[in-house]
Amino acid sequence: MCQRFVVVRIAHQLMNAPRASAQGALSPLDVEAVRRDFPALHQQVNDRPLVYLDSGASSQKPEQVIEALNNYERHDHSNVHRGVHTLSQRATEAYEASRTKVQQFINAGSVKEVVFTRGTTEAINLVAQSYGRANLRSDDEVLITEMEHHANIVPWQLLCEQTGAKLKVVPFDDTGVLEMSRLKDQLTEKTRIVAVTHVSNALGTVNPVGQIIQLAHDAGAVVLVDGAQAIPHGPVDVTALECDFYTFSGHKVYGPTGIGVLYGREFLLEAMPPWQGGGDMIKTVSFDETTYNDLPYKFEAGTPHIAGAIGLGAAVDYVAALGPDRIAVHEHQLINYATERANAEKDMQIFGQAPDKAGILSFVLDGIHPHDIGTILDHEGVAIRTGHHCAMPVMTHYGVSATARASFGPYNTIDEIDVLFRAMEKVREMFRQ
Ligand code: 7TS
Repeated sequence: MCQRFVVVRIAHQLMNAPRASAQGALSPLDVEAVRRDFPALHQQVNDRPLVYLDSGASSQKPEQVIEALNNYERHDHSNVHRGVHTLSQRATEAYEASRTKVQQFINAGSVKEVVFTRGTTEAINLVAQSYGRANLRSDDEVLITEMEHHANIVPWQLLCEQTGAKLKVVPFDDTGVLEMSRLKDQLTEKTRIVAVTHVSNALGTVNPVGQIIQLAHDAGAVVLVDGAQAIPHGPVDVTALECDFYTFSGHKVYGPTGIGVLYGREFLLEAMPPWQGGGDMIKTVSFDETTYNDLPYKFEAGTPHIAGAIGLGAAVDYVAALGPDRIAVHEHQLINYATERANAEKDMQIFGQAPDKAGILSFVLDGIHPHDIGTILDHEGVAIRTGHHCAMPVMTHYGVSATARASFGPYNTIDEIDVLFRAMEKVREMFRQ
């Protein structure tokens, strides 16, 4: 049952390979200093030091983010874009400053291209319901992949039900690599939208999104890239990628929950109808006619998650200061080490053996249910995720109902991976007596 993992390349192409600085090679991440920034890491769980290996589900927050949230809630809270009073102005300035930080972080052309949403899920639904419903007809096709998170499947299924368009799915091979030849075959003049994950949350695969974008554009389709798992793991430049839409969530990039980003090219967002109606997304309202606000506010109906956006701004500042390139190198060292260790275990099967992988190790132990692995590991203070990871088609591909998944962040260490593997010995002892 044991599958062997091929060597994971340290630098992967489309998350922009780590660049050497002008001075030479990248200096490594000071992981101990990073760890000191994250208060939640310094606690005992079940009388053991916490080993947090579930950043793929939700990452922890550094002091800098917690402090930004605290400061905003204590001193500056008010509604945005509404008041002439000082607190409203402060809240508005901080909210908009975060938009600028995000714009710079992903290298978007303009703040008009940065729409705050509740997260990746809402951002994809926004594009499906606004762009999709305005542009798709019954003969058209939407192309996704077999390795998508449900958030990048179900919104397109809904859209196809609503418009009569057809959903097509590009498969991946057993190593977890997208079958590009199938993608090329399935991409036709009928394809209107290609929606693809940058990094698979269930396999760790880094997809060649730059190449996919070029192919899709040549076929006349627009591309949405689900960046939920890519943004925390390395540099992303939406302008260099030339993607049409890029989505991510704050809580996976060391920021708060309930906030995320839809990046969209200005001319596309400009032409799209609003999705939700309400306050802030309008210029004028009468019973005869409503006119809509400028970008990006046209897509931000109602009072937004102001604190969340401010926390996200602090989070991207934090990641930018650490250096996304360095984070990528560090996480590749962790995944390489974890993979080597996993390959030495005869009863361990790894899901996802792509040459380009982010810091995600999905696995099962022969004859032991992943939930049991997760429960025993928790007794040992080790937090991992178990289940289908909201990627049921990936589970179906391998004929399993669930996997165990360790996912890494800049605060994880080689020692913690050793703790994970020691704790798995306990799992074996418990279940193979
Ligand atoms: N896309 C990908 C690739 C994801 O990994 C996730 C969340 C989402 C979309 C949805 O993000 P949300 O913030 O809108 O919920 N992935 C996971 C996970 O792997 N474990 O828990 C959530």
